[in-house]
Amino acid sequence: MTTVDAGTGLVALLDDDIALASAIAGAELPALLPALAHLTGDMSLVADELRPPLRLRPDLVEPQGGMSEEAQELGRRRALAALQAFRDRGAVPAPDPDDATLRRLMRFVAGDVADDYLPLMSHELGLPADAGAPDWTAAEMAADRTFEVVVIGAGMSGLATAHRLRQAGVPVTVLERNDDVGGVWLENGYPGARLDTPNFAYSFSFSQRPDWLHLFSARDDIWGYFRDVAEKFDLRDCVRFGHEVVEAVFDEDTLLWTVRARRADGSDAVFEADVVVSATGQLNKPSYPDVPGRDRFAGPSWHTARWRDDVDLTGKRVAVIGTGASAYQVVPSIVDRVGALTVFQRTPPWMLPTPTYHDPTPEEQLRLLRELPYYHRWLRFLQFWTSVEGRRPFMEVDPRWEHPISVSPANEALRQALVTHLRRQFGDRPDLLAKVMPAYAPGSKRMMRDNGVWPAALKKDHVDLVTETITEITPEGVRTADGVLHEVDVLIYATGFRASDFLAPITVRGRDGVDLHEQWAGDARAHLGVHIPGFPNLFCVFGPNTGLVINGSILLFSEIAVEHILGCVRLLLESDASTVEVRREVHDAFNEHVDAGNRRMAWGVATVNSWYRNATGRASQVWPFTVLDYWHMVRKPVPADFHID
Ligand code: N01
Repeated sequence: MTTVDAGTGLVALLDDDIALASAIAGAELPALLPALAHLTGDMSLVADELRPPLRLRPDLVEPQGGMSEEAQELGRRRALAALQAFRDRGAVPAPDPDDATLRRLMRFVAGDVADDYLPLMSHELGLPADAGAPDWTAAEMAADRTFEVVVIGAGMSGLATAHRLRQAGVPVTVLERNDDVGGVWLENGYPGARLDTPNFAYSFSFSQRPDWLHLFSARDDIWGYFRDVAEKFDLRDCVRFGHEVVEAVFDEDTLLWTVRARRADGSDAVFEADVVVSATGQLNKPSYPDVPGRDRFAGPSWHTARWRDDVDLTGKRVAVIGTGASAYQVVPSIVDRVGALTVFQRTPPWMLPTPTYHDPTPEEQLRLLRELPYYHRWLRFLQFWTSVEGRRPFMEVDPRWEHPISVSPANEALRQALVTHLRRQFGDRPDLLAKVMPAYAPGSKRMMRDNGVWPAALKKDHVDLVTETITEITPEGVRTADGVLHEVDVLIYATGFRASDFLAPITVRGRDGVDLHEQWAGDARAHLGVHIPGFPNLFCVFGPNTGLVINGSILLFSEIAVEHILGCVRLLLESDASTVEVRREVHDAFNEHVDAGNRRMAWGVATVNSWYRNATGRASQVWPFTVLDYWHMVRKPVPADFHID
């Protein structure tokens, strides 16, 4: 039988016909209907005539998955009747759905997808069980063996790694330079910081939260989620906070890694480990513009990821350099506080219309999400599914398509839609419209969520959008190529991150004392984003070429990489081997494959600046294939790809 607790909250909701009808009226039917079928066993709720078409559009899916008005009406009537009947039967949940029923429910949302997708889909649904959990323990594999793992970083990837290792009973120590968990969500405390992917899908499959307060959560809420995950799974006691890893060295005699961490007081702590997992993230090493005079600015200046709350911006003349995702959130949040704001733009981003970007989850929806079993899971599943391959098809290069800006007919259609949006937003300001219109294919760099606050901020009288190249920072402000000195009191760098500097500034030495950064020479590569030849038992989560920029969820990618790493640990334990190391030819072939894949995507052929590519021009951060490809290629290690000794 199901373990659903038809508790008092649900009973109270079912007894309140008005609240129930109002909750159903505002519910997302493509999620509510399978949730109710799941709860009540009434499969008429997922009949064909109610199936949402979920047509993909440039701005993603239509409201209610594109269901017609009639289908929505019918769906709401059936939902209400099913809930009332459920109540009248004593609110006894249906037995757990069997595999065939679960597939039918998933296909109600996902349509006639290939069977291949189904395991990935159940993994994300988290039902009937936590599919990513290891089905083995270290004690079963090698009871007498001591085996230690050191994880670098307690951000979302580090937490997922620690949780899965703990589930397998593998001793783990997480070394974290900050004083708390959360990684980028801890560090990016700038005003306005929030998600730009829908939140239900931006959560772990193994720790689903029913009541996100916003569709796109604000930073405190998402950071709070990761702190809750750490509490819920008792992970804090394996984290050493205030330990910044400075060096990791592989010893070929002991076949162990020695990891050196620096504490805040300058002293070092040394750890020995069989395996080191780098969960150091990509977008967390601030990048500052390479312009002369940065250290000469007389006033306070800082990077968005190092926000200073001690400086009151009220009435100040403030400069923001950059117009990426961070600037898009900071500028509208501070604009009404400052005396004057100068925004320096080098490359305008495309803006994706997202009118609900800041909207809170309505109260009656929160009640439904909290009280109605399975609804939040199916809403998460809906968000996952609509973004799983998401806008990716719009970014694929069509080699027959000849156009100075777009890369395919679909990409051109997207561009036209985005141009129309920009014209709508800036039509009353032709001077600004000319400045903010991108001249590169959508998808070549990150797109911004727009609900109107960015255009509104730029149009304010005390705001100036400067597109001249910055030539110098002076004590008084910022000088541009036209010779103008823009005098300001405060300078904010919204200039992004050194995304391609994986594992920097940690010194990492593998076999024969080879230095990882010398081997990479600024062009980081790894097999599946995880393994580097010559560096046995060093595994990366969210490593090279695993960044998702247009589809999917980076949390899912982290989970998959972690499951792969658990698979490698199992290989070591069950075969009583000491090291697993990728074969060089496997690594090289994978990288050729990935490079070829990236050359078929808008960002791979683009010449515009973006953090997707490294100094050599190679897209070393980005995954070019589908989420399903990643699932198939990464989730389970293929022993033949490795030297296991
Ligand atoms: O950084 P960016 P970000 N002179 O690299 C400009 C994630 N994120 O911190 O475009 C003038 O995108 C640079 O110009 P250009 C998300 O994945 C997520 O904003 O390179 N300008 C650009 O405008 C995002 O993509 C959220 O020509 C200079 C800006 O600085 C990623 O982090 C929120 C310059 C840097 O933009 C990075 O975003 C925030 C110079 N010398 C971030 N040098 C969410 O919502 C650089 N620039 C989840």
